[in-house]
Amino acid sequence: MLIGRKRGWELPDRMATPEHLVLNRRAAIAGAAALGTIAASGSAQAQLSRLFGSTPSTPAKPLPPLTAAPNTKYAAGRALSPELQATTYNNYYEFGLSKSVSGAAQALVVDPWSVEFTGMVAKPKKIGFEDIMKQVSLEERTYRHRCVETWAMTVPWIGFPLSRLLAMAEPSASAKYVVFTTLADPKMMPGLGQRFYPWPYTEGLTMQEAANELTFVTVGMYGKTLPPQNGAPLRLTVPWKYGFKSAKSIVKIEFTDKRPVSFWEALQDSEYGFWANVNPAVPHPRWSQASETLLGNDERVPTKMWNGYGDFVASMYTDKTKEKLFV
Ligand SMILES: Nc1nc2c(c(=O)[nH]1)N[C@H]1C(S)=C(S)[C@@H](COP(=O)(O)O)O[C@H]1N2
Ligand SMILES: [Mo]
Repeated sequence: MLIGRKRGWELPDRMATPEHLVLNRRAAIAGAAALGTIAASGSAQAQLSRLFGSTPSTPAKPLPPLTAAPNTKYAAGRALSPELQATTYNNYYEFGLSKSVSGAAQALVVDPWSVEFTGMVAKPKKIGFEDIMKQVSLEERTYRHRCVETWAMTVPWIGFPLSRLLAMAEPSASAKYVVFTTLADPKMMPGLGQRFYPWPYTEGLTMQEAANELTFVTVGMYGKTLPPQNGAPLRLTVPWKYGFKSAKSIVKIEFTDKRPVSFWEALQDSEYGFWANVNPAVPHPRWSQASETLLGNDERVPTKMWNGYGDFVASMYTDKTKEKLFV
């Protein structure tokens, strides 16, 4: 019986402080203003459920099957998370601040979709999603995912290495960073009404990180096309970094020689830095990072350095002794 017992992986949403509750001054002021609006409007319930999401109200559209041969080089070393949990317990702030945004996210229109390559590239261009798909070969990779809120999952993603997109973009040799921008369409995304967030959601990697063999562009999961709530039609998957680095529903990829300040870092730089590599020994100001709860069961397991991917990534950081690599 499930009565009277919260599952462990639900705790970050229900009891601990989720990622978004960064009460810096700006957010506190804007938050107070928003509450004032809600009180004055007389439809508090409706507004709150729009802001924080609610249990899926819109039935999920059936997702076309998408299969690819598993690449067994990247064994996850633990059981897959249940598909239901991985596709209904999400962080996608554009659709609301709760974990239950899968209903709201059904409003995302992914066709037509294109990705813009800009900044330090041979020639700026836009490529349609279908054109990208024609130029890549898909594989399935089961990766561990670790959110900074200390929940984790293990997912069979389908996609292709980001290096394939880098080749299409033709960045110039002087580019040092890649910046990924998520769609920001207020008509589809009610969370954008939260004005104190620095929309659009952006994230960045060094060119070296972007070219790492693990860095993956995901277009499917569990043998199906990627659901909107998980970042359709294409998202980043960077398994050795905290989950917020893996930007969803990407519309723009920009190359630059200046280190970008991303969405979370702009909001609260003491809590979210550029590197954000997983390290159990470095606590977040609000969470110990020593262990994690696996989605779909109560198991609390130790967190691994680099989320267990040190063999592939640690060498990129040996010379960066002065950097805050784990915030
Ligand atoms: N655009 C966008 N990308 C995002 C987020 C978001 O709110 N908006 N949340 C991030 C965080 S904090 C995590 S943990 C993962 C969650 O991915 P999932 O919902 O597929 O588990 O997406 C990341 N990418
Ligand atoms: Mo996260």
